[in-house]
Amino acid sequence: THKFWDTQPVPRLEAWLLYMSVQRLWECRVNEEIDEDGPIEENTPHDQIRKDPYPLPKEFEWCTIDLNNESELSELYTLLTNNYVEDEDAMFRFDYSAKFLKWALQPPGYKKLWHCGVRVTSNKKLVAFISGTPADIRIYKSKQHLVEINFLCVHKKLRSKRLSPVLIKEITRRSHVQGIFQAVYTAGIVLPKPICSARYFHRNLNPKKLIETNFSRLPPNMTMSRVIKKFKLPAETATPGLRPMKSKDAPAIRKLLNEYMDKFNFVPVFKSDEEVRHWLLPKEGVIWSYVVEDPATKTLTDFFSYYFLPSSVIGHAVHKTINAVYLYYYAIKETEEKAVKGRLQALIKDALILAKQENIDVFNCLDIMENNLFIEPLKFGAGDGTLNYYMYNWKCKDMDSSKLGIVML
Ligand code: NHW
Ligand code: EN5
Repeated sequence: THKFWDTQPVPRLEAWLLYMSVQRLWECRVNEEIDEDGPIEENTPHDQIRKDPYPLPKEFEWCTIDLNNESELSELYTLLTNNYVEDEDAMFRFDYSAKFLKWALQPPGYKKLWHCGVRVTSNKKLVAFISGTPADIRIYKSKQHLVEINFLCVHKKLRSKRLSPVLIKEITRRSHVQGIFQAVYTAGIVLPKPICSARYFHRNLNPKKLIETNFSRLPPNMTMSRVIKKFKLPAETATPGLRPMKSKDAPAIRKLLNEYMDKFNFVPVFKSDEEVRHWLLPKEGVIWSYVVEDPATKTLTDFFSYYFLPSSVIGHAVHKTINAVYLYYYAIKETEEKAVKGRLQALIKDALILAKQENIDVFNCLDIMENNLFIEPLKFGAGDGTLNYYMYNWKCKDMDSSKLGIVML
C-alpha cells in the first residue's frame, strides 16, 4: 500500500495499526517488542553514495534556495503560503512568514544545500521544496546528530505525480553526503511508522473571531457573551520575576532546559549557548521567550517560549488570518518545596495573558511533555488534528506523547 515507503528503511505499519486499535478497544497500552534500538540499515560508505542528484521528470530542474537572497526567500514564502499544510476540511492553511522561515532554516551549522527546491525548467517557477536542518537529539538512551526534515511542499497543480519520493530521496542523498544517516520529521498523516502520535489542543483567546471563522463553534445552548466570559483572562501576568529572555540568560536556560528534558524519552539536546540564543531569543513576530528570575537569588527557575504561526482563513470575506501561537520549549526547575503542577499552570496562564496582550487569537499546544497538567484547567480544547513523530532509519519502541520533548516548527 506504500509504493515508496515500502522501499525505505522505516519500520512497517501493520503492527502499529493493530496496536492502536487494541489500545482503543481496551483503553490500555501494550507495546510491540523491539529488543534493541538501532539503525535499520548500515551507513553507506562514502564512496558508494550517489554523486549526482536524482533525476526529475524532464520539465523540472533542481535548485538551491538562498534564503539570504530576498527574492528567493519571497519565492519560497509564496510557494508555502499558497500550497503548504491545511486542516482536513481545507478551511485554514499555515502561513509561515519569511522571517520565520529564515529563523527555522538557518540555525548554527545549517547547510545551504539542504534548502532544496524544484523549478519548472522553462519559466523557472518554484514549484516544490524540502528542507533539512542539523539537530542533536536524544531518543531513549541514544544521542544523535541528525537532520530534521520539514517544509516538504509540492505545488497544488503538481500533486499525485510522485514528485515527493524524488524530493525525499534527494534530501536523503544530500544528508548521506554529510555523513548523516538518521532523520526526524513530523506529519499530520500516518506513514510507516510513527514513534509517537500527539494531539493538538487549542486555547481560545478571541472567541468572537474564532467562531466567525468557524475555527471553533458556538456550543449549543451557550451565548456569545457567555463564551467570551468563559475565556476571559486577567489583564496582567501574576508570576513575580517574569521578564523577557535576554542574551545573557542563554547559559542558564541551556542548563535548565537540558535538565528538565531528562524526564522525557525523545528530546532535543542543546549543545551550545549559541544554539540556545538562535532558537530561543525573542524575535519580533516570530518567537517570544520569558524567564522567571528569583528576585532574591537572581537565578532563573523557569522558562517558557511560544512561536507565531498564523493560518490563512481560506475564502472568508472578512477575516484573512487567524493569529495563532504555539507553545514551544519550556522548563521548570524541580524543587522540594514547590510542586511542578501548580507552577506550570501558573506559568502557562501567564503565557496566555501575554499572548492575549499581543492580540493573538488562539494559543495552541500538543499533549506532549507535561502539558496534560495544564490543558484542562486552563481551558484548552482538543482540536481535530494530530501530529505523528517519525524517525528515518531508526528502530525503537514507540512511546506515549507525555514522553515526548521535541517540538518541531
Ligand atoms: S509534514 C507536511 C508535508 N507537507 C504538506 O502537507 C503540504 C501540503 N501537501 C503537499 O505539498 C512536515 C503534498 O501533498 C505533499 C505530497 C508534498 C505532502 N511525508 O508526490 P506524491 C514535513 O515536511 C508520500 C512523507 O505523488 P503529493 C515532513 C505518500 O505516502 N511522505 O504526493 C516531511 C506517497 O508514498 P507511498 C509523504 O500529494 C517528511 C508519496 O509521498 C508525505 O503530490 C518527509 C506520494 O508522493 C509526507 N508529509 O505530495 C520524509 N505526504 O509510499 C523525510 C505524502 O505512500 C524522510 N507522502 O506511495 C527522511 C529523509 C532524510 C533522511 C536522512 C538520512
Ligand atoms: C510539521 N511541522 O489540522 C507540521 N490543525 O487541531 C505539519 N484545527 O487547527 C503537520 N477542520 O480543531 C501539521 N478547532 C498537522 C496539523 C495540520 C493542521 C491542523 C488542527 C489542529 C486545527 C482547528 C480548526 C478545525 C477546522 C475544521 C480546531 C477547534 C478549536 C476549539 C477551540 C475551543 C475549544 C475546543 C476546540
